[in-house]
Amino acid sequence: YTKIKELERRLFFMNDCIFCKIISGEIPSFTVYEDQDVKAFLDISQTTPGHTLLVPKKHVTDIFAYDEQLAKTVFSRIPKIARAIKASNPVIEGLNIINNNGKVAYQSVFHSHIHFIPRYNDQDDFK
Ligand code: DGP
Repeated sequence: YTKIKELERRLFFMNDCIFCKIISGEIPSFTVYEDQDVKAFLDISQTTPGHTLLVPKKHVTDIFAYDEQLAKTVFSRIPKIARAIKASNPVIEGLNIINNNGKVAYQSVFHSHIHFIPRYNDQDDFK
């Protein structure tokens, strides 16, 4: 019975959640990094070029729903992905890592995600 409930929960989110659809491949995305537990892909609204989102494959709404294991899974990937983004373009000088939780904190997609926003010294670097 618990397993059926868990399957129902997953199906509900698969039907409803944009990032679950990106994870399943139903909605296309540009993958930056992927393994069995997480996926990183380019944000549709590129705040700066290379703006990337990291999501757990398991549907979790926000940081308030993380347990320690999920935190390890997601946060341990951050340095690797940050280095990959920086290495992708020699003019990236720095990177903001941002995690919005809740509507009042500007979260708009309710599948937990971490923003990587590359920063450049010069606007000309975008070209
Ligand atoms: P936040 O406001 O922190 O919840 O960020 C949600 C981000 O998700 C926002 O920067 C735009 C991005 N986003 C929304 N829909 C899509 C989509 O369909 N594909 C991709 N790649 N990004 C999306």
